[in-house]
Amino acid sequence: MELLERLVQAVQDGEAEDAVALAEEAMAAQMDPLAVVDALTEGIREVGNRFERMEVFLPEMMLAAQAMQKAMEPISPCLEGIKEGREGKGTIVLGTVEGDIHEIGKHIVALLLEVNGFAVHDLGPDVNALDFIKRAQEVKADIIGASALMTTTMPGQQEIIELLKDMGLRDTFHVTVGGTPVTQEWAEEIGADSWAENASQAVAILEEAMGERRGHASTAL
Ligand code: B12
Repeated sequence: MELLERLVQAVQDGEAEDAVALAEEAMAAQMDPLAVVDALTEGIREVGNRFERMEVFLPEMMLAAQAMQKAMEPISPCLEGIKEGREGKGTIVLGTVEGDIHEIGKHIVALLLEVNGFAVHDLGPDVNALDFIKRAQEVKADIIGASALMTTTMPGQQEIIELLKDMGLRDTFHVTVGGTPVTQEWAEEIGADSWAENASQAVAILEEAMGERRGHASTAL
């Protein structure tokens, strides 16, 4: 079995120690860290599908999640290695919405944004809509990023946008949304400014959005 396959398998089996060793091996072999993260993402989503089909249960899903988080430890510094010294892209307040404890994907989004020059304030999982806004005001953020991994918690993303409107702050922040069940259609329906399918896409979309924002700011002057 190829190294990458063995790594994905170790994560799916919840074998954290093996996963770390194989991730280290993959990084030593100079594999593309982004490609490795993509493969692991597919792998853990497959565990979710098995969970849905009741082929595995919560403890197995938890072990797989832990193994994925551990495997990210040797990979993260290599992602930082692709940093190209592009600082000051913008400030983002990022969190997973209230009632939702999933945060592996959000961590990856935070990491990739950081290495690409964004200042990231990660509020963690289970964040109340108002807390996203309060923190965004405190740190003078450009962007609010809300992750939701469950169909039942997606309305938390909408709540942030509705609250911003009620507070007269809708145009102050670019609101981006993501998470497995979140789609472009949902983003449009709730009036979000952007949506991204994965972390690399999030970087590209937010870089573009911040470029446009700055463009507007300078023409306004
Ligand atoms: C790992 C996992 C867990 C772990 C979470 C560990 C952790 N600390 O995060 C544990 C075991 C704790 C867990 C718990 C539960 N889980 Co769970 N879990 C998953 C699983 C298998 C993988 C999620 C993941 O980490 N993916 C890998 C990352 C890298 O991908 P990602 O999250 O999609 O993120 C990428 C993109 O979406 C995007 N992105 C993500 N966020 C954002 C944000 C922004 C702003 C942007 C732009 C982009 C973006 O970029 C990321 C990187 O590329 C999914 C299956 C699935 N298909 O998603 C189920 C899944 C999400 N869980 C599910 C369920 C039901 C639960 C539980 C309710 C189970 C239970 N009975 O207790 C609890 C939830 C409790 C709660 N209140 O939140 C269901 C949800 C079903 C639904 N209602 O929609 C799923 C879909 C499994 C299934 N098929 O049934 N879970």
